[in-house]
Amino acid sequence: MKTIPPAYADFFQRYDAYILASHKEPDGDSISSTLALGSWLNRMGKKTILLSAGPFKRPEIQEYEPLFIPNISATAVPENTAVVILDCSGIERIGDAAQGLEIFPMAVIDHHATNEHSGDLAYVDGSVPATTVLVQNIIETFGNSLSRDEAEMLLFGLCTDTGFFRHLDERSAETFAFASRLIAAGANPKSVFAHMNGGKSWGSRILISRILSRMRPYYDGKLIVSWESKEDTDEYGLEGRDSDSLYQLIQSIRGVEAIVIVRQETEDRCSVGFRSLNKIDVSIVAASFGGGGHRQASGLSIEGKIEDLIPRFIEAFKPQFQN
Ligand SMILES: [Mn+2]
Repeated sequence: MKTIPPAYADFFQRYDAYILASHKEPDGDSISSTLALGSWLNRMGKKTILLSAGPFKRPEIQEYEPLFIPNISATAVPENTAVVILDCSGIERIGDAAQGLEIFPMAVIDHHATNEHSGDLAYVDGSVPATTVLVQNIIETFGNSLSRDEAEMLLFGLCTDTGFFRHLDERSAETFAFASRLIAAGANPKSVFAHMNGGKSWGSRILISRILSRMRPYYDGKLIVSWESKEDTDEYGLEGRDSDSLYQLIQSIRGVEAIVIVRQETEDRCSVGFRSLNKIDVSIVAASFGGGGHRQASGLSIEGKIEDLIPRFIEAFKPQFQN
């Protein structure tokens, strides 16, 4: 794991207030990294302003929405303020929350391998599974001990991005050491699991069954492709989506190495999720269409219709399945 940039020691002391923001369409990692970092800064006597463009469509993060404002236009920002962008490449990924932020000194904390942000205040490490690990490292290095609430938030984010540790392999001892310290600080894995996995709607289960029924295998069943229509989304809503459960079910099929789910978001635009179990690097495929992410989980927003896009994605996997 990379060391914290030396400039951070000064950065977290020098300002009176910090604006914390993460990517639009927040998830457990982006929200919990932001909340834990904010809580630590508050303990250090700093003011914080938490921004998120939303939408808070995942059920497990909905309760945190009231803690965030959409942008700084309606709030008084103190004189001596800096910005921290978490869990994404920079200001361009935070949607409408970016408005007015370009004038502030800015640090970036992220674990996406495709993040090319550089400079004194870029703490970017693609080798850790969640941004929470980097935030934990900052708090433990510069701060006091973790509060119980911070520890539980950080565990929640770590578990979100690792699928409750399912996506980790034998190189993960350091991650488990970080997790161990969270438990020692009072985080409860059982309640984090219930928080992450309970509370699903009836419709979300029906929608999963519909997407499963449309699966098609390619490359001898190593690649599975399915889709969600705009009508599905109209019927069940964005909050009906539960990608994690969907991928988990598809990954359990014998022989599967990669998964593509295409969703028609508007008449002429799709979002695409790519997952890999092991050898296949889906970030290469996503990047070839302008997307980004990790080797095992990547995403993309692209113009087009489901039926035209699917053959192009299948083709893009060819070099990896022929090796
Ligand atoms: Mn993340």
